[in-house]
Amino acid sequence: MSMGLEGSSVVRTCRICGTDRFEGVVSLGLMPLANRFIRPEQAAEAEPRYPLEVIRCQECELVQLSVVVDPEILFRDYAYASSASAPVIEHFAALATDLAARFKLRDRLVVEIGSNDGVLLDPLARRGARVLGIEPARGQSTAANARGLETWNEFFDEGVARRVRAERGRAALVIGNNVLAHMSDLSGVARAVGSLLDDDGVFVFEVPYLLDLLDRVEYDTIYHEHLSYFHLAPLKRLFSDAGMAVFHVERLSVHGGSIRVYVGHAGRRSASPQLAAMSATEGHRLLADQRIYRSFAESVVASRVALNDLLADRIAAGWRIAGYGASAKGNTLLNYCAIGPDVLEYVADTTPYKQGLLTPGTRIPVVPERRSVEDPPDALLLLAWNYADSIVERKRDYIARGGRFIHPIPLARLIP
Ligand code: JHZ
Repeated sequence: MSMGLEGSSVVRTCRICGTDRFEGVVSLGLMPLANRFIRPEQAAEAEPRYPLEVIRCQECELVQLSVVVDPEILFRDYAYASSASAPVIEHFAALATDLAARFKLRDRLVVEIGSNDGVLLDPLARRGARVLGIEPARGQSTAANARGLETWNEFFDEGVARRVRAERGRAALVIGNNVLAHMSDLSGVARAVGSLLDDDGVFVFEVPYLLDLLDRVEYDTIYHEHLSYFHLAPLKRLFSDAGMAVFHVERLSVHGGSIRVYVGHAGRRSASPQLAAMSATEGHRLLADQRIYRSFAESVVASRVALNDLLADRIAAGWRIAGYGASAKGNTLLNYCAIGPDVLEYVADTTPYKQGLLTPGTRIPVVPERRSVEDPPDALLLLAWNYADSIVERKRDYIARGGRFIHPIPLARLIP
């Protein structure tokens, strides 16, 4: 890597295979940081913007960003709290049940990387596991410790893995959900996880799935926190280079389509049929071919045009419109489509930290969720479309009174 804008560096070599042969996929321009909400008194100040450009490694196929922003800037004071989204609590409660049934966890060490406010540590601890969280975000790790879920306020790396081993021993399970995409030194992380796992230990992680991103034109999930956009082929290579092997994978609907990947020490477990099936699908879908990425880049532009057209048409018809869910992806969408306070009166959100702040780049006020009940607009732009079913279901009264949702991707449409 070499120096980029202050606080960032330019990617010169692939973080999995080390080659310097890249192809361009899509550029979304200069963007502010998606979780850097702005205090109202700073509304007039310029904020840092960094290039948001996706490239693809021609050797191992990893799709990745061309620029890495310093993780201290991105994650120490972090706006995203897992427990603010009810579907996330349910998702991880179900995962804890599943893991406890699959592996013997009682009294065994389970380490979670990027454990946020303890949303998964909690149900795992209730099942008798000895849990330890590693979480760089100050507020979230404090919240987890306050709930009695031991969490070290650290970035996970080989040094932290060594300390965990020295103080607690090896782990039966290491978990990393929605965190691998945030980590620049993937080889170091793979080695660190390998050194921490017991002989029969398993690393389980969830990441958004590249194929879903491409198929559903989920371009808004591209932001500076997400350094990598994974599919199986580069992941298999990453772990085999670290003496481990992916042995099972599942597709999940969470976050617009994710995969849950299971990794063990090399030669310990046999590969599942699902793993071979997914590799075959990636082959059929030509993920190694540049054409699918070219067509994605065209669809991104078409998606922006469709959303801007729909919004302009409804505003011309006199509708009041607001946003729902001040998500990180929402901030990519708002900035890329140049949607500001002239279009959205407010963005309603359940996260206390975000309320009272302004959206990065676009300066729309984030307000408590109840505002969308007490002062309902004609339409709510679903900036957290990944929870569309659950949100639409919960806001039945709003719809019964004539309220509509705008689902922004792949092509904007009204619900109902
Ligand atoms: P949500 C996060 O992205 C952050 P974001 C992170 N970078 C990551 O990797 C991905 O997830 C996978 C609110 N909300 O989950 C809560 C309501 O207001 O789509 C959140 O602020 N009402 C770690 O930020 C936001 O919406 C509701 O009913 O794009 C949703 O954010 C619900 C369900 C949520 O993730």
